[in-house]
Amino acid sequence: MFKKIMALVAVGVLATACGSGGDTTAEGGAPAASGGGDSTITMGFAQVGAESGWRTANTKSVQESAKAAGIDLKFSDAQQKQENQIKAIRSYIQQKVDVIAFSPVVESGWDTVLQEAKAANIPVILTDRAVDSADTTLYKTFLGSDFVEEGKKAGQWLVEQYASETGDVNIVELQGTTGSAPANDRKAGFGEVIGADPKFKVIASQSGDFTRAKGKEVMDAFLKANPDIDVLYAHNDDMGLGAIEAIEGAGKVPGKDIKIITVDAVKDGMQALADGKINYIVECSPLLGPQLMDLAKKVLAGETVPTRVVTEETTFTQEQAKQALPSRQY
Ligand code: GYE
Repeated sequence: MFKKIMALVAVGVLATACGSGGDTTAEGGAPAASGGGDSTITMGFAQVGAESGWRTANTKSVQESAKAAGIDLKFSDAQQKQENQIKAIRSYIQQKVDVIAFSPVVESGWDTVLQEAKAANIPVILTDRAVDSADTTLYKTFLGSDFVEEGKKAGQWLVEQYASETGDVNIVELQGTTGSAPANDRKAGFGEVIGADPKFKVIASQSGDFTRAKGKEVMDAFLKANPDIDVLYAHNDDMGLGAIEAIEGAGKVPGKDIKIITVDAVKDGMQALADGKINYIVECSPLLGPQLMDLAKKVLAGETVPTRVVTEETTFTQEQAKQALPSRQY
């Protein structure tokens, strides 16, 4: 709808510029003013799922900001399955939405559907997670965090904490969803920093799919196989929280017997940090909605937008969590 009007406006502007008078007639002969629809932007948003506290906060942010921006939002939840996201995107193409936004569950395998959107002239905005498509003209911009940087921050804290340690530091890692950008990048950034000192040993590393239940299950197995775990690095709070249950179940004290670093800083994570069960959290902001709506409007108005928009984020120690908790939005 919005696109049709923009096209008519463009034709009108051109016509005026060419000195053909005030007759804003489009190619098909329809006058611009009677473009048929209203000027409401329709956005199709293909969400990953509802796997974590982060995701819930992200969904809320997108829905609320669409409403505030007067954007008509069509929302779908892919339950962490790429095939469902592809189906949702195809249905948005069929419905001729003005713009498609999505958070790709994994990095690979998007070229075909993105080419379909491009052929239909529907701009695509990536939010939160990246795709590995070589053709970057398949999307207009990518809004989200720098996950490699997050992994590095987690690693840097560890290096500082164990600066005076001379023996081995045994680390277990709970990775996010296999093949997802945050799992790949948080692992890479962390590995790069701790890799500089051979005393840091990642003795086990497995996916917990970003969920609490899987985090607990995998940590249970880690604990059974490895009697001597010093540190847990979990790619999100939810897996860390599941792991805490496993650690307590094994008769150990989380935050003391096993130091825990997580990523996200959602309320439940921050509470566990303030309670001393987690030792450090790297923040990853889910509040992408307002910037997403802003970018969508700009893209549809034909403005140039930066191809990458990085979210600003911080880190939290236990003391900082106590201070931040009362005003935490998510
Ligand atoms: O860290 C995790 C969620 O893509 C940044 O996805 C997001 C991640 C977030 O499930 O909790």
